Amino acid sequence: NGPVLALVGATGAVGTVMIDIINGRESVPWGEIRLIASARSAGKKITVRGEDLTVIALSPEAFDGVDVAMFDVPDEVSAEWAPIAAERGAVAVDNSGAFRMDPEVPLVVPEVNAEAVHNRPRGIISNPNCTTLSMMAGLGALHREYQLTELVVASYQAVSGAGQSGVDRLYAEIAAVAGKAVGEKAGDVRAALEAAGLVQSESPFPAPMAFNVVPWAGSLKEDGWSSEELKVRNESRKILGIPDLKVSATCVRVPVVTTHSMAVHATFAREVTVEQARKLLGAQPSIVLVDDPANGEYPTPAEVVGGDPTYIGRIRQALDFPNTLELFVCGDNLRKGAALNTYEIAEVIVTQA
Ligand code: 11C
Repeated sequence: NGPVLALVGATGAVGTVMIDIINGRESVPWGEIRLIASARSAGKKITVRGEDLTVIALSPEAFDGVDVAMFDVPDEVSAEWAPIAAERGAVAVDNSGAFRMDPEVPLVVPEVNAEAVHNRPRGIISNPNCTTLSMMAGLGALHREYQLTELVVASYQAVSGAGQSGVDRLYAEIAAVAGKAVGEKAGDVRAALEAAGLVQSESPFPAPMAFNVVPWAGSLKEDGWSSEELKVRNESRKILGIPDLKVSATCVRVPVVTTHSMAVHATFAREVTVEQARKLLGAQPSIVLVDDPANGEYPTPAEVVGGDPTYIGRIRQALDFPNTLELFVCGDNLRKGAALNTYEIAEVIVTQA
């Protein structure tokens, strides 16, 4: 009794956060929760809501009787298996990039476009990229009132966005450089890493991450854009329902373990004051306003990590741009940025059917 929820990629970094989220809920609408992973992880036991569940191997039969299947697996695995889950009768909620821009697949942030879950001709719903997602609750609320016309974003992205190997690499690099002044130039991180035997070509990042910032995330696309920057543009347009929204993004990786931050420059068709924006954003259930610079209060990843809401601060009227606000946004990239939003979509499917 109650619908059946499957979690594909149950043993991965985001899958583990999904299980934490399910375990932390006061109540859940599910009659059965099924954990699915690669054959390598099958047989593993994980406690979900007080019950020891055995992880089963990914197969077409694993989706029999499933109502909603959340996928947190690489793009190519989703591309192959989400349609199989849908054929077997499940709604697939996919956190990969495989289907996000498919016109027959809704891209959903429940605070912004929950109703889109009901229009899913392929039986698949996509969860946005964590960088885009972290801004959407705030920009969606502002857009409803003031009509967003232009968006310029610089991201400060955590290494966990690149998976566990990104986190392991940052810790290894910090251990190698901590407390050392290596080389002739202060901050010569490369020399310290080389001395510790940490080879750049073995890193998931294109440059040292310790004591550094790297203006790159994702893969190379046309004209020097990164895939991450194009995702911010295309996905923001689709979620907000503004196909001609002017967007320009620069995505940067910083030595933060978890929580993406964004400096957002947002222009609106209607006049908006800082006070109006503060009031509106502060009233959203999934947003925490931290905006009192006189008392040193603004969001930083150190406070935000592990939390569900989006944190917004540093709201200013741009001095030289009319109807334009500057905002600083922080969101835990593994929670709202990935697992939480995917789970929220799954709940919307069965509770608002
Ligand atoms: C990063 N945002 O921080 C990426 C990770 O499209 O789901 C997520 C990639 C995606 O590297």
